Amino acid sequence: MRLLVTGGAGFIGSNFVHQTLASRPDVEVTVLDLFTYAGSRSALAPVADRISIVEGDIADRELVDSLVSTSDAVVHFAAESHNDNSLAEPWPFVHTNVVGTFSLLEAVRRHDVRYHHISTDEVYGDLELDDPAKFTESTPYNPSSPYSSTKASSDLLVRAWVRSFGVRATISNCSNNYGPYQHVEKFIPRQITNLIDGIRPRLYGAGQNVRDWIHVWDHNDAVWTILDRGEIGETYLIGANGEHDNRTVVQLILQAFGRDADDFDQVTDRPGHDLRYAIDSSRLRKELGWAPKYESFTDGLASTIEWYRSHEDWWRHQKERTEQGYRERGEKTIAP
Ligand code: NAD
Ligand code: TDX
Repeated sequence: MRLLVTGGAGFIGSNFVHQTLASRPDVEVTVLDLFTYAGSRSALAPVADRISIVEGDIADRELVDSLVSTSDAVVHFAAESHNDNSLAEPWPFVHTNVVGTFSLLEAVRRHDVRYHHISTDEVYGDLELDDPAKFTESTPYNPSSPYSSTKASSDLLVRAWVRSFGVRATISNCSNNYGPYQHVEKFIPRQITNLIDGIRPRLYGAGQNVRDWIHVWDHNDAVWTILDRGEIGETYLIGANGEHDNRTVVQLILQAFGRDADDFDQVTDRPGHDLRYAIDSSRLRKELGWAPKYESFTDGLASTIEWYRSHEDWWRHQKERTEQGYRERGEKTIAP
């Protein structure tokens, strides 16, 4: 199988490439990635001699057409992925997430190539803290941020291309991922690398917001399950029952570093900050037989902390620029 992986130099995509090469000797991988600030050549360095890497934009329709024409399937991870960036500068999100997805859909339509679309639970908006409900495949779309609205737009394009043109596509909407190779702008790696650098963790607002955490390797196993056995035209939610509020996550990280539970700063909250995400993944479990392997968030967190401790060469060059960006956007301590 000749597999085109867009965004294969990013966090989830690079883990997907590593996992695929380790478990699927019959798959030939080509990565298409623009190598934005979030794309990492060193994340792919251990496997660089076993894959093809093309540097380019998914919105470049000629390039995409030629790569898709020689592929049997496409897994589309490439995106602008950080909510805070989308609030500061939305255009790259519209360009990559909407126009880029359009360009891929036109190519898979023309060449009748199997397509899997990677999306997020954020397309459903947020839930109240005390709401017993979780998101399901039939929850109405209600995105809040420029990031989540462009991801929702891309999902809707996929659905329309399936219905109108018979494109052979599936969609997955996953909850918050953690694990190796995640950029230090994101919540968990930011706090781990802060503590390595002797900086107090930084919690947006009071930290009561809840995210539903899943290890990136479990996400990618689910993607392969859908590629192998998913029904064309269908959507599957991916989650591992990992709901924790942000304050608890910070305190678990502090504990792992032997620090006091209140040793963090509260900083300016994110505008429009979604309160809670929660995924009901029973469809994927019942119909396709998937289950997460990382049952314990605390174990997964411990191995992720260990990974950042032992891979400082991977993240060090991102750190100061990322923190500078947060400062320039006006992040301020509101409570010690
Ligand atoms: P990431 O930001 O770490 O990686 C994105 C990759 O896409 C980078 O390598 C970047 O260089 C590349 N890219 C950006 N614009 C491009 C363009 N125009 N053309 C080609 N490549 C481009 O993101 P991630 O966290 O790995 O997320 C991957 C996918 O998973 C995204 O579609 C995201 O919406 C989705 N997702 C992420 C999470 C999460 O918790 N991180 C959860 C659910 C879904
Ligand atoms: O320093 C921080 N302090 C803090 O309290 C940062 C960076 C974040 N937060 C909060 C905001 C969120 O409630 O932590 C939570 C997680 O934040 P992010 O890592 O920015 O993730 P989130 O906004 O939830 O979105 C993530 O999950 C869904 C990914 O970035 C998206 O790509 C994915 O679709």
